[in-house]
Amino acid sequence: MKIAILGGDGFVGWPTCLHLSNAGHEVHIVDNLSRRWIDTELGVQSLTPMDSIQERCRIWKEVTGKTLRFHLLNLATEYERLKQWFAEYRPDAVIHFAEQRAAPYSMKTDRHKVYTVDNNVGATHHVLAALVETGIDAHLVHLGTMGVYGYSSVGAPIPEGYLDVEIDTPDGKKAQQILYPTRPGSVYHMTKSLDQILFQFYAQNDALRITDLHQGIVWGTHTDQTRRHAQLVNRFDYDGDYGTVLNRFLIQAAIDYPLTVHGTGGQTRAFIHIQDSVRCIELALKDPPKRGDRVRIFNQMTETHRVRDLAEMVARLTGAKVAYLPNPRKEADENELIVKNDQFLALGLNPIRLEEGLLSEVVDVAKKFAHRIDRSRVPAVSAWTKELAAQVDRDPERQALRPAS
Ligand code: USQ
Repeated sequence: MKIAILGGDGFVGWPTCLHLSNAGHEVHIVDNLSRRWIDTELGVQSLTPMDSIQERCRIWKEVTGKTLRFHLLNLATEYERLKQWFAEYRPDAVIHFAEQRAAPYSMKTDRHKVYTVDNNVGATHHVLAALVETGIDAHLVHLGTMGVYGYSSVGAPIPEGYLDVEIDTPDGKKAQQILYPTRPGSVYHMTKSLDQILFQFYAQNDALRITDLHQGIVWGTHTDQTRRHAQLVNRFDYDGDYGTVLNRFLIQAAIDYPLTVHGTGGQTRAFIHIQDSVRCIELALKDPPKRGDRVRIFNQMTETHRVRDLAEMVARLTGAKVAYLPNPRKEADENELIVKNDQFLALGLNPIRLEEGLLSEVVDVAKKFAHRIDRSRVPAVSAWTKELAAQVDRDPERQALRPAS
């Protein structure tokens, strides 16, 4: 298949490019390298030393003989170029990762909120409109998020995208399936909720074939392909905006930094290893919806955990201390989470469990590159409201100089 991977330079995008190229597909990376610019803006860098996208592609060719083509294009601002690109390359499938993906970054300031909405919703809509205009019947696979469901404890398992409801009509109750009501907890998560409506409309109006993957929090770094050469290594974010919870705990343990649990740590979230994430994308590609079908939605996660249980698990394995900090986010202190993921299991996914993979990740990645960590970038300081900003703990290590008196 000829596959366009939009956002193919990112954390899930890059290993997906390698996985699909390795499987024999013709892979085109379309990316504006915005994630690299954001690193510069924030003054942070990936824990793992990451080469330019051109160099990464060159190494892949050297190692495997396979070609990855890179196209520099901004989906949100260069609509005409995107349309021309589709018309020229006519991909069989389009995988859309090209969105700003960090909730804390999206809540940093009003400018970051505006950027996240403009970039994410603009990019998604441009892709949809351009597919219709160019008449390409490509299967569009989008990386969405579990966060569209919200984290209220309703007690019932979260279904895969659609909720069975009964509606009162003059003729009695009628059964219906509706998109699960969204309850995003950040501007970033809100953009993925808006994406869902765009997909619903274009599937219904133009019979676009769309799969939306509601992914949980990804942990880990390596996949079978990124391991093949030091310069193919995946990025690994640890800073307070882009670092996700488990990866942050792993590097914190490696540098003897207290594990930064927000609030009580009673937040329960869904998780998936990066290797399983790329496998799921391949499984979804192999099983496309037909023209005229509604959007196909998968819950792309393999297990759920409470944040404080994760911290305690990492502390047990490594001897790290746990710090319970004021939560910069507006979110439920405690929640239950039961999630259905039957579709991927039925397609043959055999998940990597946290207990199996965790220790080797600590040793292999976090310890190996610990010298690259800037401790001052570890605290999470982007707050959801001005009131919460006033309570943020900027110094979990208690190392700041204090007045003597
Ligand atoms: N948390 C801590 N300490 C930390 C960092 C986070 O206690 O040092 C807590 C947060 O308050 C939150 C939970 O851990 O309750 C998860 O935070 P996160 O940063 O790991 O994940 P999140 O912001 O939800 O976003 C990440 C990805 C996003 C993806 C999402 C999937 O950045 O792209 O969509 O996970 S999900 O969480 O299922 O919505």
